[in-house]
Amino acid sequence: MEPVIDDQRLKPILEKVERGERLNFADGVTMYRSSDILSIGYMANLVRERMHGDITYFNVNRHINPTDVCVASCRLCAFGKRAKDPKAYTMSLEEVWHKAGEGYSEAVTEFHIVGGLHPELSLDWFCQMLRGLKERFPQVHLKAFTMVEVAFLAQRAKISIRETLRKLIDAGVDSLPGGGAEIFSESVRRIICDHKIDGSEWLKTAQTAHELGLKSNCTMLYGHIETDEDRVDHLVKLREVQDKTGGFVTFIPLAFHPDNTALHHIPKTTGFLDLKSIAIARLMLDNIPHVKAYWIMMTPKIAQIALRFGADDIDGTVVEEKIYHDAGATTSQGLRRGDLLRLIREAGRVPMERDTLYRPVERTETAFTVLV
Ligand code: V47
Repeated sequence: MEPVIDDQRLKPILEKVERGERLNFADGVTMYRSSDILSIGYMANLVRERMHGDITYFNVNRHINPTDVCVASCRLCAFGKRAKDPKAYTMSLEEVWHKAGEGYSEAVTEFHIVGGLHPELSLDWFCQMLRGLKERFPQVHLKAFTMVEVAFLAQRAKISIRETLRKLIDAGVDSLPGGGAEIFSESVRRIICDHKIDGSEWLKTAQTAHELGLKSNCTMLYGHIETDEDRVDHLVKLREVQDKTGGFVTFIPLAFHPDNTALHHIPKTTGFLDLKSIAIARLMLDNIPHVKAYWIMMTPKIAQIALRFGADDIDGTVVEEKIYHDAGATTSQGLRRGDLLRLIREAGRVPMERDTLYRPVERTETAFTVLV
């Protein structure tokens, strides 16, 4: 049955999607300018079901943020603090290792580790941290350090990014998370995160990681001062790197949370933009296998609906989240495995627990096995 398309500008895009043809920059902008969210969602769902059927992935993970001390002072961020700020914290190695084992009742398969750009913590300190985690939790995948942190550690150690990544891999890094990409437009970056590496350095660091055999995720921060063109340009740039490396596993659109940031005057994103961002990402990023509806950022309610708008992943149990909660997120800090199963099943999808690299996980009460 032919879908009813309200916005006739979407007709040629639908024809391309039905033929499995790549969408171009103008198609992306047309979709962002359209209010016909049901047609955009229909197309994204078509692609999502072509790629994954009803399967919806989740994982049992724990976030660890070893420090919030950060030299960058990005306007978009409520998490980073100056070293002398009385509210700033930096964990000792023992505290990181203790935190890793704390607060969950089910065996986690992934530690997601990111933090501020600390002026004094060295690459060696982080390598020691990784080695200690691997020693204590050998079965847990370490998804650690954004491209921004990798580039900062390289600069501090006065060695290349490639060499830094080699050392991190040797110490136990298994993959990299997708944060810090923000939006690649330089004029926007200058306002929201002017002390961070620029967009081309982020992409180059990702490419180097992929060349060394590491998989990574990628993100886009939207809902601040970027234009529709900036958003589509960001997606196209990720797609170009992916054509070369195939190293991106999952794309996660991240809605800007303004509270407690220097950009607190910007209104929060709407459910409409959140769903459109998931759907347009699914449609534009034809070479990235997974699109994640990060429930912490979208709320479990919108993330659940996103499972019918292009997303095939709802992220994980998380346990303790700081970056979004410092910026005013009202979601809980963690969900239990059973909560994720319910959200997915009620959306009419089939839940599949995965490890970080999307291998199925089977578990008993206290242990898990990754099926390879
Ligand atoms: O790097 C910071 C963004 C990212 C704010 O790879 C903000 O699986 C909104 O990258 N409002 C961290 N966003 C989160 C992240 C992530 C989350 C879940 C899964 C994965 C993955 C990655 O959040 C930061 C930055 O881009 N961010 N401050 C803010 N006020």
